[in-house]
Amino acid sequence: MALLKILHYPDPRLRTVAKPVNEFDDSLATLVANMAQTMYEAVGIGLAATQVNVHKQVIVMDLSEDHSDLKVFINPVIEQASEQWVTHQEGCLSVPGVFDEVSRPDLIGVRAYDIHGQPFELQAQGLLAVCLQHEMDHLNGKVFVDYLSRLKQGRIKTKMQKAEKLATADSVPPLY
Ligand code: GNR
Ligand code: NI
Repeated sequence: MALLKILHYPDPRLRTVAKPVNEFDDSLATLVANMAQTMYEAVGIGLAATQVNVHKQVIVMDLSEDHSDLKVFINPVIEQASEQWVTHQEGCLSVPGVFDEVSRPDLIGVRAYDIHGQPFELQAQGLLAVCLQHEMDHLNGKVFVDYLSRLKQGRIKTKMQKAEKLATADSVPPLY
């Protein structure tokens, strides 16, 4: 297994639209295993392949406390969404340190494939519904920050660029 590098907002690669998976092979299993390890190591509850610069429709998720409930969604599609929307505080591994409220449909019906290529359907509500919609947005090149005001987006970009600059400076050895 390997840890993958997570892209940070506003990296333009986060805007790439993911392509459907059509081979449920060993390379898919390796990608899923590496994404799960990366998600656990980063202490996230979900990860979309887009975030690790792989532009395929692959999502991993684990809402349990003890890493005991890994869920994998390949080529997910939202079939229905409730008219009722709810607001939830969201965060993102691609936008570390930023948390804000986003409104989304409360209940969704999703169709997807498992890692073996077996289709399944599920109804999601609560955190599962929030997280699935957040991850499916990533596959479509969208980040939760896009739902916030332009003012907040500007502040977040500035904050992220400063943090990135510091991280780069730290990795460069001093000349003297
Ligand atoms: O770890 C994560 N937590 C989270 C909290 C509220 C709403 C969505 C999320 S997903 C996020 C991991 C991530 O960035 N997935 O793309
Ligand atoms: Ni995210």
